[in-house]
Amino acid sequence: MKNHHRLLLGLVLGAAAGLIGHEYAGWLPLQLSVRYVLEPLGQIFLRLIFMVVVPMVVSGLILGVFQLSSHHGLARVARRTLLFTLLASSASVAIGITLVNIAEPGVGVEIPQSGETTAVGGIRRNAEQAKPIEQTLLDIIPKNPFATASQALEGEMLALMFFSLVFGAALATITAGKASRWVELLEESYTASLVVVDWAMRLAPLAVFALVFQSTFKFGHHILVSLGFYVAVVVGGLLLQQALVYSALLKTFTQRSPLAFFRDCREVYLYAFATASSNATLPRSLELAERDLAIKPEIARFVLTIGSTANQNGTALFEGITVLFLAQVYGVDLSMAEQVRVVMMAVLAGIGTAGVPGGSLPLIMILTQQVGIPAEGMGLILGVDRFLDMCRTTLNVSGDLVIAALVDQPEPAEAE
Ligand code: DAS
Repeated sequence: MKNHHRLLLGLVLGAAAGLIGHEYAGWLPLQLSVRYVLEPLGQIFLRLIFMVVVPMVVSGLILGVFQLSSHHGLARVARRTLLFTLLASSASVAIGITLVNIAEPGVGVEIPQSGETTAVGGIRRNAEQAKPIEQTLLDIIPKNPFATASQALEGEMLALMFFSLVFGAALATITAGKASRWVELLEESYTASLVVVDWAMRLAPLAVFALVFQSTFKFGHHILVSLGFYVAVVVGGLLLQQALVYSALLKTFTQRSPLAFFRDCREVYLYAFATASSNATLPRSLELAERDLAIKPEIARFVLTIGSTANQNGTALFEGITVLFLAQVYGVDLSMAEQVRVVMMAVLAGIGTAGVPGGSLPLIMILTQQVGIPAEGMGLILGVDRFLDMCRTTLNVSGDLVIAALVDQPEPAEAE
């Protein structure tokens, strides 16, 4: 049985067992087994992934920016790729955040008596501790990146991301495209981090059972209704990004018909949906871009290769929605400053996410943890993550192809 089938089984069995347990919540043996078996099991899985998040985010972001800014021969292409990546990612997160604030899929779930929210690090955070927006923006620039890295899981992830971006750009400046020992080291630490995530994901079906059991045991069937609503909001957001943002970008910056463009891309969409992996879809995207979309090979190769890792609009949208959905479920009231932080982290996380199945899970765990959502909330979304991963990966790949078409367009001055 494939891992995602086992994940789904873990979700169904965990939900069913949790709903039954919810009816006998006062039974002591059940409470003890939840406390001393299921909770530790869920925490072990989550901590295995938390363990590699810092090296993964730092190396992924430095490499992403390094690759975008180190092709001096393609400086214009790199500049336009970075510009359109930030534009498309910001639009996708804005759509996600707006939708989840309007639809409020997580509101109305009864909060357990304690009413407290604790994150994996055991820190208690709530809206009262949220910083004012000007302090939030200032704190993005870390004074000491090593101290920031050690505090990343306790709320300093955005500062660590900012340092990684700046350092990646600086590294590109000094290497000027030449091979760099740094790049080899970063590539290996990034790949090694992915291997650890892959090992942890083997525990996922059992962990999903334990985490989903805890949620349904605690919340009852209401949580499943909210979960269905959450999935609908994510899929709706992805469709809006495709239908509104990508169409508007194609109409504004190219002479292409969006419908004809999307029709030409459908074979790659299906492949991205089936594999839930931008990396696995990249060869198909490259072939289609040159064969059917008539994009210049050097542009397609640069933009699609970089984009498969650094431009993940679907993932950024999904992360924005998920953080706010879980905040609604657990009653974590996010101030505007906190939501701005979530938007910025989601856009940057879209640059550092691996183009593999479940590549964004470590990042989403960090984002939820940064705003004080209990780690068990991951159990809620883990069970439906594979389906949402297939959907968001399709949008990631679609975004890469759209940006390749935009960058392929001569700039207005050149067009004359
Ligand atoms: N599956 C990732 C990709 O291939 C996206 C994600 O995990 O969010 O793009």
